[in-house]
Amino acid sequence: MRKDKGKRRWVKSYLRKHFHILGCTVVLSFSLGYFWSMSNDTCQDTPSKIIEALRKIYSRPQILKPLRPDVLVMTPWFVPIVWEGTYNLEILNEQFQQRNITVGLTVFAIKKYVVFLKTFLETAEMYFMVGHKVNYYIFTDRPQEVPKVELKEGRNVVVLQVQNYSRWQEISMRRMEMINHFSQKQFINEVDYLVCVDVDMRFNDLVGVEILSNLFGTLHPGFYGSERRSFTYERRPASQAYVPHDEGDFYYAAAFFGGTVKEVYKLTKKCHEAIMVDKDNGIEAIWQEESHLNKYFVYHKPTKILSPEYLWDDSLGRPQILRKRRFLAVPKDHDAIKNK
Ligand code: 5GW
Ligand code: MN
Repeated sequence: MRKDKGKRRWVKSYLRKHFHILGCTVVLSFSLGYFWSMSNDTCQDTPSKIIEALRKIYSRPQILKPLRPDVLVMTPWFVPIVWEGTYNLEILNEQFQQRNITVGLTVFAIKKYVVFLKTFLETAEMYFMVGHKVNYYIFTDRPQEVPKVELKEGRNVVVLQVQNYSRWQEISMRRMEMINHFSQKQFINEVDYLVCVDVDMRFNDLVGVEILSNLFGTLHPGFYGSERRSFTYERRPASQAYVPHDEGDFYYAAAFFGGTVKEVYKLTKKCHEAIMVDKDNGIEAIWQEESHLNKYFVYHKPTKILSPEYLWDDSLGRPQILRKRRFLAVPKDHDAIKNK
């Protein structure tokens, strides 16, 4: 009896003293298992005994392995970065269909840029928000040159006549003001989300509800792999778009951003106001509205980020990391199109 008790007490005190060693061993074994499972591309290479053991411990063993181990799929502030293979479109489509949402796609076709509309709209009909309601908002100074494109049910073209500006920088920057103006006046009554894009583009693969969130930005195809020090943020403190060298997460593209009408209203208001302050001060940000957008995203973090699958230019090559090229730049003959 006494002997037994003594033994038990010894075991207890041993456990108490060496609890950390046991703990460490357990943590270490799981970490090794984790890294091993990461290092294999498919589960088939992992011995079935380990798989069995993991199944017993975790009800969802797939959480041990990121869906895309080759890319960053989450930001430091825990919002998703959308790549092929990181979402289930079937489930998302069902959720958004139940909410019966309408998506507004804004695009500017000022002066010669109307030539891009046909391909833009035709490919959007094939790939953009398939199965959902869509309003195409076309801002143009040439309404009679907007092509007639056959649209599927639940999809409309809305032409918004706007003035043109003589400087191309102004055409590009004034998009913030115009989107802001129409968000309050019209979009808020007609759509749930806005997607704001360049027109010199074509859809080449599905772009669906997986992109939707309160506020989303897209990684610029030229900088998704770059370090912060290489980002081309505005670096002159005199500009409202100034971002200090030790701030910023990503370099975002002005050619693809969006969110709820309310969030896009707030973003475009802030960017437009900053552009006007710069104008009064006789300064223009290095990449116009893109610099202001990037400044905004430093201090208002997006709730979702799109990978460069959503904004690609084949002149940058075809890296393996891109499983899909969903939205592609259409090469333009600068002399023929610009400033005409
Ligand atoms: C014209 C000359 C130089 C730069 C821009 C323009 C221009 C732009 C124009 O004459 N008309 C026009 O509607 N835009 C809008 O601004 C288009 O929606 C265009 O996609 C967007 C951004 O300009 P891009 O596409 O020429 O800029 P990059 O950086 O894609 O070459
Ligand atoms: Mn463009």
